Formats: sequence, structure tokens, C-alpha cells
Amino acid sequence: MKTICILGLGYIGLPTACILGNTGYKVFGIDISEKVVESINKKYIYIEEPGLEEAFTTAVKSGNLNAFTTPQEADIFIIAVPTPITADKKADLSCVKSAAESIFPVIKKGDLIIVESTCPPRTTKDIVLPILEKSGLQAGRDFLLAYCPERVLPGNILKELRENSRIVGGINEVSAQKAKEVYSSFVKGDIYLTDSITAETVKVMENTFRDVNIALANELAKISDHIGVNCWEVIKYANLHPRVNIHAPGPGVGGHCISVDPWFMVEKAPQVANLIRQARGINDSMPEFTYNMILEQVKHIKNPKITVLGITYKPDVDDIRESPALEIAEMVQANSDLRLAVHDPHVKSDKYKIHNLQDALEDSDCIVLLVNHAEFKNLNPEFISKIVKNKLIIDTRNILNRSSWKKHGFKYVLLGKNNNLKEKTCSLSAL
Ligand code: SAJ
Repeated sequence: MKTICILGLGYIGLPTACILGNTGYKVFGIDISEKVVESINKKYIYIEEPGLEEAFTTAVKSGNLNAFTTPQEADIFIIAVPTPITADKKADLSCVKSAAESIFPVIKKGDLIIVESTCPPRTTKDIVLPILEKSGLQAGRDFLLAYCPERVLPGNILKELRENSRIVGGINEVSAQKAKEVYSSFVKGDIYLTDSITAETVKVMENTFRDVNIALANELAKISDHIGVNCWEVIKYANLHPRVNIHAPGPGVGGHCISVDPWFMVEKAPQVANLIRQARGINDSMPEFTYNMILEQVKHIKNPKITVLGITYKPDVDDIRESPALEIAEMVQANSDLRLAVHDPHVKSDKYKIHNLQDALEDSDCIVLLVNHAEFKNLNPEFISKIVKNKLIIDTRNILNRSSWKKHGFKYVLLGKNNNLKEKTCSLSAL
């Protein structure tokens, strides 16, 4: 039985470890956090992700998944640690570097090392390779090295790990071929081989594509305010064109991927990466734009209670990393003229006070829907109208039924539409 060490047991490393443990590998899950390691060895799961609990239980019960705080000898090593950005928007590669540092003492001839963490192009060759060669072994000859980015969507990780196609970039051909064999054991999608620098650039550009397109939608939302159109209706109709796909505007772009990775391209060529930098700026401006919408709506109310619905970075997950919704909640909290109540059915937090829905809504002056969790699509305006103090709701995701909220006396305010404009367009669906 082949052995695999997976370094980093987070949102990518843990699901990958479970799948590999259930695919005939003996997996050593490595994490520097003792809490994480203890939790796995006690068979307790700490990440909310559809299908993960079952995959985890099967893997640990079979004895094929065990966790450690330091790397063990193995045939294959997968590095799946975070790559955040520093305050000056440069890639913080300290976790990748220390993961590589931690394995060079245990690697042996014939081992394969795969980097999965999203990295600025050239990281595998220029940073990871020299660290591993401190073992005295030569990369590409004594040990193999490849970059294979994860491309899975949080909230759908298990399914996408199995079904998505993969891009495997080797530092040489044999490295790419050997890495492909590992993924072939569980990936149903196609596996493409290339060099490590191309694979790194592909990964960063996928997320950059999203970021730039979301920025376009957010800019449209701001412009729509000036024109007096409903940007959601504009997007719906524009996207009927066979070659147009305007993304959805919102209160900002969050998560540890799309809001971070484009900076890796900027870092590589700051003189030319203008569009990418500008897109980041537009998306980063959305929390403040949304906060100003709230201030505008409550400016006549004394010490209003603001009910924030959702603080995760996107719907139906429990992840609050780089969350624009959380940033907005913090802006509200920092304003002593406002009172904040937060409800999020997915978040348990020691740091933030999370109310149940009823408490969050009671005596509220302004409800702000920031995350399109499935639960929020069924909010009952009739019931809510009886418990709030002031009937005002701001929908930043366009998921609520405007007419039913209006029917129950609410002022319904939508991001991306000039809400003060009384003029009615002749378009029926925009009314
Ligand atoms: N968002 C918008 N408008 C949109 C789409 C998204 O404002 O039209 C916002 C969301 O609200 C959220 C953020 O963007 O705050 C990111 O959400 P997401 O669901 O689009 O993506 P992530 O960050 O959860 O996962 C992305 C995925 N990349 C792409 O779709 C190109 C995923 O496949 C990657 O594996 C993941 O990044 C990663 O780990 O890099």
C-alpha cells in the first residue's frame, strides 16, 4: 500500500486526505495545529462540507487516515497549506516554505512531492525545489516534483474533487506523469499535463477571471445607481446574448481565493497588471459602498438597530475568512450611533455574537441581507413585519421577492438600483 503525507488539513487537505484514504492509500494527515490533529484522531470533524463527514468517518474507521503534527516518511507528499497575502498585497509563502522545510529531512529517493497550494507563478521551481534539494537529493532525478492546483468550489468540494478536470504541471515530464497517476486514482475528469509554471499561472488566472468579471458587475451596480436602472434586470437580459456572461454584483468578494490570488499576478508584473489591480480595488470598495447604503437608509432613525443576515463569505458555507459581510458588520459595530445584531445559521463563533433569527429581528430598524444562504430565501415578511420596529430591508443579493415585502409594508432597497428614484420604467419586471 502506497503512503501519502498530506500537509495542511484545511478545506482542501482534509477532503483530499479522506478521498485518498478511501482509495487505497495509507494517508498521514499533517497539521501544525495540535487541535486539528487531536480532533481527527478522536474522529471528530471540524469542517462543514457536504459529504465530508461520511468520507471522513469511512477513512478514519478503516485506519487509513491518521493525523500527526510532523511529517512521516512516505512515498508521496502533497502540500495543501494556505497562501494568504501580506498587508502590502504580496504572497505570504511562509506556510509553503515551512511545509517544504519540514519534509526535506524525511524525503528519500523515488519520492514524489506535489504542491497544491495556490502560489504565484514560479514558486514550485524557484522556492520549493531549492528547499527540497537541501536533502542532498536532486529534483527531477532523485525525487519528483509537480504542481497540481486544487480547483474545487467550497460548498461542493467532495463532488468537484472527484469530477473536475486537473492540470498537472511537472518540473519535468516524469514528475508530471507520476503525479497524474496519483490523481487518476480518484479523479473522473480529464487530467492534462504541462509544466509547473503554466499550471501555477492557470490556477491564478482562473480566479483572476472571476474577480475581474465580478468587478465589472459591481461597477455596473454603481453606474446603475446613476442611470436609474435595475442592474439585475440589465444583467439578466444581457446574459441572454450567447457570448455575454456578466457576473453577479454584491457587497464584495470574499474567501481566501478570489479576493487574494489576483494579487499574485500583480506582484509578478506590477507595471503591467493594471486591469487586475483595478478590479481588486473595485471589489474591495463594495463593503464600504454597502455600508453607505445602510447609513443613507437609517439616517433619520435615532440609534437604529441594524440586523445583519449572513456573515460568511458566500452562501451555504460556514467560512468567514475574508468575508465582506463580516467587514460590513464590523463597520456597523464600530459606529456608536448604530446597534448591531447578527444572524447566520451556518456560523458558530466565540469571537462574534450570533443571535437566533427571532432575536436578531426583534425591534430591528433595518434588515440587511448580505449572504444568499438558502435559508434566507424563505424569510417570511408577514411574520417579520410584526416583530421589527421599522419595516426596512436592504437586499444586496437580489434573492428576496420585492412585491411580497412591499405588500407587508416594507421599504425594499436593492443593491444595484437607484432606490430613491420614483420614476417607473416601462419594463414590467423592473417594477
Ligand atoms: N461572487 C460575487 N459575484 C459572483 C460570484 C461570486 O460577488 O458572480 C463572490 C461571492 O459572494 C464570494 C466570492 O465572490 O464572496 C467568491 O465566491 P465563489 O463561490 O465564486 O468562489 P470561491 O472563492 O468559493 O472558490 C473559487 C473557485 N474558483 C473559480 O470559480 C474560478 C474555486 O473553483 C477555486 O477552487 C477556489 O476559488 C480556490 O480555492 O481557488
